[in-house]
Amino acid sequence: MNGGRPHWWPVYVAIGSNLDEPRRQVLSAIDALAKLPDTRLIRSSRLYRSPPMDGSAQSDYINAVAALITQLDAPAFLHALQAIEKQHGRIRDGSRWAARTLDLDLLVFGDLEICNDELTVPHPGIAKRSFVLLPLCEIAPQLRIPGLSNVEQVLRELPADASVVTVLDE
Ligand code: A4P
Ligand code: MG
Repeated sequence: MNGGRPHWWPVYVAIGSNLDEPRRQVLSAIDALAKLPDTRLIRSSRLYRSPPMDGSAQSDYINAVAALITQLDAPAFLHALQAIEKQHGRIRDGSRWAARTLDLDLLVFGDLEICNDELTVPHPGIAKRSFVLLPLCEIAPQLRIPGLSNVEQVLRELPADASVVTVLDE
């Protein structure tokens, strides 16, 4: 029992864009995350640039990670992320890894491990993606990713062929 007080979940969100002024899209997404109901933005990482991970001819991506706490449950939080994507002009044409104005992936939702048709957390791509692990390690190196180890450790084990990521604005 917690005396009826709502629970605040710590959550981590990956932000990515490679269309229509990606830097502006990512900064605007961070603002929108900070304004979600029953949610507080705790920290956001610097912005990182990298080529598309499938090696396609699309433009470079800008990525960042945000740490928040929320009273929403996991499905409600995912729907809130999808609403922000939509406000930023995200069009889903059904093709995987298509260029996009904004992609918000829920990386970690507290200590929960969820796998259903709509939502998988922790996000299954975390351990393979330098453009997720580098910004996540900047803001939460000691975070334990349920089912894996802590972020620093996962980053050390990243395959050598992961995309080359550079920090913007340094
Ligand atoms: N879904 C399930 N679990 C989650 C979760 N943890 N977070 C479902 C968010 N969504 C989750 O997502 C498809 C469905 O996944 C949703 O309906 C949701 O219910 P989507 O955003 O429509 O599809 P997507 O983003 O095209 O596919 P996916 O697999 O999420 O793509 P990725 O893996 O996000 O990859 N290269 C660089 N350098 N940087 C990038 O950011 N991003 C991608 C997209 C490709 N290459 C990249 C980058
Ligand atoms: Mg996505």
